[in-house]
Amino acid sequence: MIGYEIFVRSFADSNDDGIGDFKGIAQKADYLKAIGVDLVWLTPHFKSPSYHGYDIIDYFDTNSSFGSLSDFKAMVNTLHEKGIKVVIDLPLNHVSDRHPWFKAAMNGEKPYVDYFLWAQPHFNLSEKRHWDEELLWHNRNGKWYYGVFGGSSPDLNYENPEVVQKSLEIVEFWLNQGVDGFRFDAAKHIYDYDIKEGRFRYDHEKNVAYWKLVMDKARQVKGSDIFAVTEVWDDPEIVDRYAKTIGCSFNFYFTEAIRESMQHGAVYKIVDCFQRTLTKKPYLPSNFTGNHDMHRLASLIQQEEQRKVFFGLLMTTPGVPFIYYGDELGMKGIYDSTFTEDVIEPFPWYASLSGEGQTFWKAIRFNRAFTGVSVEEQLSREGSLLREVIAWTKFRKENEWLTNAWVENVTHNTFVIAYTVTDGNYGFRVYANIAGHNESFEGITLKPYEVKIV
Ligand code: ACG
Repeated sequence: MIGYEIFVRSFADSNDDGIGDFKGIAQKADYLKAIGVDLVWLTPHFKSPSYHGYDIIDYFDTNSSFGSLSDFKAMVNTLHEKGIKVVIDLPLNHVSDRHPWFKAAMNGEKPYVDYFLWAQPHFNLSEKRHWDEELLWHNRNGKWYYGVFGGSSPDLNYENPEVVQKSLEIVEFWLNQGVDGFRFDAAKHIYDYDIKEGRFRYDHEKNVAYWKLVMDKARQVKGSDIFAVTEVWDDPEIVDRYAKTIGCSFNFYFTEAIRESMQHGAVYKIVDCFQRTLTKKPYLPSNFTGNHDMHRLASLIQQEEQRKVFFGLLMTTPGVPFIYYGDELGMKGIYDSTFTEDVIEPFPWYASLSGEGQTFWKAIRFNRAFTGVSVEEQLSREGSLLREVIAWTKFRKENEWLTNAWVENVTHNTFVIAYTVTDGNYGFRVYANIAGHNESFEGITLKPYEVKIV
């Protein structure tokens, strides 16, 4: 199985308003198929006031710029007919400040007041997020509420069983619309504030117990076929705890380790990553090229040949690999938490950036016309990144056993990492040279940036 993250607004437009939509995605199903994708993760498609959609106003309705609920279902059907599963992004930790629940809570209406977290005298209201300078508490009309992702996204109060119940109804609703599963957004944040102590603290145990409830519900509705992947951006040992319950988790360390190793020109981080995250595990790791919260791969790893090595590592390692839309073309973008539009630019279908399906909802800074980064240009050039990606995904399809495999016997020198991948029945050894010169290791000779399977 090969996954693909689609930022819905930027992917494919069916009605010429410049904004990506459900019909657009359905119309491009053949492209997804051609590049070997059989599972798409759609970024939030719910009613929301923002460009990113992670702050939801109505969990039971779609963003009208993307289409109606029936357009959504038609898209799911089309993708299913092509053998592509659909996984939706589910931000359950918080809602939009324009959600009727929050509006009612601000008006003091029961039961909604208890849907949110309000400050108590012993809380430290000037506490900031541990990873940046953003405040956790927000004041509106003299009322202080908790919102780990900012004042426009108040956190829901999962100490309240009614909120837990509502979230299960949302899960059930979307499974009944035909989706195959979820990407659980911000999974470690459901319980991340210690009310007794009045400070930020992840309660991983409680979070995992909550996700177990969600998975039980999902399996009850959909059966064991459900595919769920969690977003826990943290150390591998913490990711492990969530992945065991949910079955699959994004392996952030994989993305970070390969990028870092390539930038520094030595494989040590990759070696550490493979040993910590890809050995035999009771779940599927999801290695990925990047996502909408980080710099684009091509902005960090400038050379196309090096990025081909990234794809080689991605497609020869266990689990469910994910490609961030446009990484197969070499799209660029620098992430900035105050202006994340730069990593979600319109997907370039044509060299000219104009034609059927092309989105154009924002001014383009990084992926301009006629710069070689479009499906049209990449398909027509021999040896392009896209052609290499297609070859790798074809290889992956011929080796479906890789999903349930693991990595053993990792060896290396400065530039070459070697590893055995096996599922107990099948197996091979991979040699990857991240350097721009020839290398010899364990009797195997490698050309610059070569990934060899033995
Ligand atoms: C998800 C979505 C994101 C979305 C939200 C909110 C959550 O993908 O698009 O924002 O719905 C944190 C959260 C993640 C969150 C990201 C953006 N992503 O945990 O759930 O922020 C550290 C922290 C992480 C943190 C990360 C951010 O530990 O928790 O992620 O920094 O950079 C090593 C360490 C690891 C460390 C990293 C990086 O890997 O092990 O701990 O992570 O290094 O230093 C959306 C929009 C936003 C908007 C919001 C409301 O995109 O713009 O503000 O909605």
